[in-house]
Amino acid sequence: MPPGKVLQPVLKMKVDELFLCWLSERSTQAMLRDCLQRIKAPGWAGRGDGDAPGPGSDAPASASRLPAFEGLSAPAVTPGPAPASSALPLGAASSSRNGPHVRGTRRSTGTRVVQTKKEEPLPPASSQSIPAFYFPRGRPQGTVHIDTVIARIETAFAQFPHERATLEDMGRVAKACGCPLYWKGPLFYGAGGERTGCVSVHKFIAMWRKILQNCHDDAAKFVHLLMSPGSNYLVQEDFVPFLQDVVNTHPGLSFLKEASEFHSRYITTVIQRIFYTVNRSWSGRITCAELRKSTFLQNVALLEEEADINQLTEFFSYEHFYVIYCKFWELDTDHDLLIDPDDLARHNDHAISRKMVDRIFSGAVTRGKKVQKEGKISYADFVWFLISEEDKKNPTSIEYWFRCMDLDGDGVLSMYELEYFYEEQCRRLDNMAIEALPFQDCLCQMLDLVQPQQEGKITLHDLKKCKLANVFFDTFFNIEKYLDQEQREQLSLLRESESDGPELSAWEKYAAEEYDILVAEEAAGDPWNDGYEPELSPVDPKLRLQLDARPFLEASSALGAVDLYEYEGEDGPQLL
Ligand SMILES: [Ca+2]
Ligand SMILES: [Ca+2]
Repeated sequence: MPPGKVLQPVLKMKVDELFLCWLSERSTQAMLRDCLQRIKAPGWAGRGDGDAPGPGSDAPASASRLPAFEGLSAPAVTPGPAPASSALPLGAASSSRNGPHVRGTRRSTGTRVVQTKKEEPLPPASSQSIPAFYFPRGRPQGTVHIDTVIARIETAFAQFPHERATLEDMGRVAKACGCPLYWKGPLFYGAGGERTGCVSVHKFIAMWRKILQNCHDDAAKFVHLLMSPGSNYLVQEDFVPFLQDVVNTHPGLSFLKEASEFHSRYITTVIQRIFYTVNRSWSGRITCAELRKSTFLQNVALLEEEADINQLTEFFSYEHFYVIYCKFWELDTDHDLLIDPDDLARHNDHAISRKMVDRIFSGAVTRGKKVQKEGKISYADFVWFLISEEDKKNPTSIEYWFRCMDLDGDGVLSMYELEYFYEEQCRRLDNMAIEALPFQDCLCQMLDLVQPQQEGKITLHDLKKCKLANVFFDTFFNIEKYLDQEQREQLSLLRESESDGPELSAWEKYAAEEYDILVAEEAAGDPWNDGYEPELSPVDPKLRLQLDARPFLEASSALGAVDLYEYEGEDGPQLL
């Protein structure tokens, strides 16, 4: 397929939009402001930080400017000292500019690592050890010698027959490596374990030594373990073996063990949630920098500590999966795992306008080729839709709906685009014998709410800033939520939006409520439950209900069918 065909509208507009999106991120702005201030400040070139070159330094001004860009994913484009060669995207923390001997792994983006090739006296522990290259979550800090780690790994392997570890043994190896337990799958597959079913001590140590030498933080290591050779990012299928191991071994999913046909559904859901949250660039490729900025690895580490997987609401919750899947199942009446615009329109009792449903199928926010070919979206697409629909405040959701509303793809919502969507809302209100606000009045309200920087043009940045993006979006395409909002005062909406902090997100609230409803429906003998008597088992009745539900009995395909997006221009094998 020729480039530019899949994503609508045209590529340039997308690029502009992504640029705007990047530009509107708070961290970007903070960085730019910081740069500007330092440029303005007298004598800015020498200013700055503990690691600054000494008075005798003749480091060029550009070098001291470089560190401000740490955290961006493309350090290679900046001028300055030649990067040490490394295939790994060490975009942030442990700057690849520093050469192999100095591995500062401080994470703070404010840390300015200035070139150190002048052999200035450094604190001890530069070349012989690697400061804090793992133990990301509060283990004793300090330097760990590679050989010490290798010795620990050798000891672990000595317990296994012929010093070969199977996947079951990898938990102990992961611990010897100092990694969270659920890195065991990636460690096993990263060392080529899937080919022979086991990993020899030599092979493993060669692999891990290389990683220790090249990857200086958890994000880099994790990407290196999962990625396919030659790339430096993660695509969706890279997560499958890791998640399959979680499904097979996490105590909170043990009830799923026998129901292998649902493994792929759960895995699909988790992968979509990972990309939804972590892949902020919408590229379909998770880089080290994106992984590092996210909370994903903390969640992976929590898998070890939290036996109740439903507590991990960001990615792994089974209950969340259950809700999404059941919602899809209701719409997908013929159960071919695809839905068309008519199916989606039935979501939530036709709450979403037809114009918006059609936009979702336009390719603005989906990537599956089915959308283009057959006018259908997959379960993976539905995961994105449902989370965006129920939580219109998270950044991906705002981008999702912004893309849908930006009909001409010019990166702003103009008045004619708002009117296009509002027209249908008016018509529907009319049908319900409710008097709709004239467009001009509605527009005034919305402009008042969003307060765009430029008159008459609403940008992604404006919406992200305004804190009531949900009200804005629902006004234009969700009749039910719009009416619901109308009944509440704006003040109370604001109060809600301000008390966000540690509170549950709109998505988490929705998922919890819906889960309870679904369970109650099951318990009340929903027609779904006909004729199937599950074996009584020691599992929590709730869990039994989960297995009991019809979607889970009728799902046909097994593991191979993990439903993943295809990305244009991707070289690797494409699933489904
Ligand atoms: Ca269908
Ligand atoms: Ca536009």
